[in-house]
Amino acid sequence: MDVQEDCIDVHTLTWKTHLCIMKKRTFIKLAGTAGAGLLFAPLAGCTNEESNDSGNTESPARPFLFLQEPLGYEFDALEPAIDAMTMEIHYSKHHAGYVNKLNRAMRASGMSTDGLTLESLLPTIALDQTALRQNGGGHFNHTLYWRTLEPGGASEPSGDLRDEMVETFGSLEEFQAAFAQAAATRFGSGWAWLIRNAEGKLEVTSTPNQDNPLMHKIVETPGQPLLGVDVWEHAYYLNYQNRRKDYIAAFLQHINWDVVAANDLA
Ligand code: MN3
Repeated sequence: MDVQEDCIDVHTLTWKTHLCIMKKRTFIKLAGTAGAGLLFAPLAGCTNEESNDSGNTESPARPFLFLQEPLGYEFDALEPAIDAMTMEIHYSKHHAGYVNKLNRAMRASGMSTDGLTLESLLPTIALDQTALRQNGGGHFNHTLYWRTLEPGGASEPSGDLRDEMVETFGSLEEFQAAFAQAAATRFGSGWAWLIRNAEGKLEVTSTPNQDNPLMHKIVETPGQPLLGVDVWEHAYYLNYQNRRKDYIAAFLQHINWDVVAANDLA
């Protein structure tokens, strides 16, 4: 199989295509090419394969499972803002763990996965659906985080998004201050967000744990997430220890605003 023919650039994808459905063998092959700057998932025409995140070869696999897309850059690409070991553990252990547990939760739920995407799943999750809530959120949140980080530094928002940010927050600097404040003051573990809220306005919010603004039945301020920063200690503690504010400032210097703008259209 020619991997190149089945790949498209990750940054061209919308959340509609976020549920990565592909053969497990293909995924492993793709994951191995992540450092070369490729790619992502062939979404149509995939058939069942031997996917089994539990490693138990005896349990039958569902035809479709959520998969973790390749990172798209090297673990050390964000040095010194985010160190390579943090990136590797965060992507390979923490995020991968959410994906595996989400797949287990999906199997346990008996829900149909036919046509399901994370975007369509998250708004349906109720307060008491703990496994789906934690791991569906964990998968979505981290995928957004990897996609919007920009090795080599920040590009500024441009066009309509820039104009609207200035109109909403007063200036780009005031947006950064509001976002950093939300991230710094999120008690314990969680995320700070730039969202488009239910009224269609830009807004800075934060959520605890792995909750996501698409979880309409759960979060205080639902909306479409455009940008999110992970303020769990696992995202920064090796390099920054208790200096969460320094990590947030570094994060804000490594944003791909074209991806943020594309998230707005998803
Ligand atoms: Mn994390």
